[in-house]
Amino acid sequence: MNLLSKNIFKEPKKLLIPTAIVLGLIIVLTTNLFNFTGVSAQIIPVSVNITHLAFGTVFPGEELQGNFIVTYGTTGNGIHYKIIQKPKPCPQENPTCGPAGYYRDLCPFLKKVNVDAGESDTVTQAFVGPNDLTDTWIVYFKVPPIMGHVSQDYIGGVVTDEGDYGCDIAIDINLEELCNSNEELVLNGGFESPIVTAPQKWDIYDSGTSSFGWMVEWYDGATSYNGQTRPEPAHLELHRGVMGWLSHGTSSQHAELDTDWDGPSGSLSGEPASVRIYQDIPTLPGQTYNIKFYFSPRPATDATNNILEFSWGGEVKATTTAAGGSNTIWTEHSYNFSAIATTTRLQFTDLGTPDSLGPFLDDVSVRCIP
Ligand SMILES: [Ca+2]
Ligand SMILES: [Ca+2]
Repeated sequence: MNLLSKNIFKEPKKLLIPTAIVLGLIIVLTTNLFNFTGVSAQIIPVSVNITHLAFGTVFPGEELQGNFIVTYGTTGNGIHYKIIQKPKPCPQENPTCGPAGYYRDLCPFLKKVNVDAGESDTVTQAFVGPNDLTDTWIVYFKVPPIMGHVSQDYIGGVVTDEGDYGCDIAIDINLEELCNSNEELVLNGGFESPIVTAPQKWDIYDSGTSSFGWMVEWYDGATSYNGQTRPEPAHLELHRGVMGWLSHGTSSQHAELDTDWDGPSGSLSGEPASVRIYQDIPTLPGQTYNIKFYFSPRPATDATNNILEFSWGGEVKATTTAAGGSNTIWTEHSYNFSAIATTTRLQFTDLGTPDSLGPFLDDVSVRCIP
């Protein structure tokens, strides 16, 4: 190994390693990058180009380096991050790789430096964003000597024995920085798209229609009616001033959750067309969200035909009902619930009589609360 002599030559006053010991020393470095602590890439705006830095067998005095690149991969304002280190757990196949289930600690011997010109990123305060898409980090590793085989005033520190050493390097992101109360997380929560153009002022749209945002499934009810088979995919019905009925606020359209099988020009009437509609909202585990929506009973229908169930993350949170009046009667429903996963399903279901007349819904909103 002439690396040894090279390093001794470089720093002759700091490193005193008897040749005999060097030959017997094995330090294996496996550095595991990017531990997201269970948060998926879907909402994490950065990625790292590699998952391992493995230096293999190294010898005291060697100076090695690897690198990794942090890339910003989404739209938005950018994100601050830190680079943190923590003890590396032993792999499952070798649970006794070091004391107490962890590798011998390599972390104190690693130094991370951002090498991008003109940037001031440090391990405790770094940033990537739309105008600074990547950060390149060099990991410097100066292999420490073993205690007893080196002068004790060795500047870089010593290790007590040979064996496998490891360290986990992780990108630490403050999730609260991603929690932006100005960002509406529901797509088309006001049901203003697509614009209804049918002269009847209502129409039906397939689940998954482009720009629609909502997924739609038939709920309850028979799959055939008056000799017709229930269509798939399910439809959501949008209203735009049917009978002069007002949508919420100043908006022009809203949804009816007991919809229709064959549209305004169809022949069916009273078919069982209750639906559940949902969106899978990207959420930050542990953060609290405000969920708001507006409900109105369909005018001139009784309460048993206007029952709206709201669920969040697969749990029913509220069921709302009211009897219809002469026009719409919009009421606000607002709740704060936390997320426990990176995706949370927001869902509304018509629990009224399945007969193509049912509850109205408008201006659905989900926002993170910082
Ligand atoms: Ca609307
Ligand atoms: Ca109904």
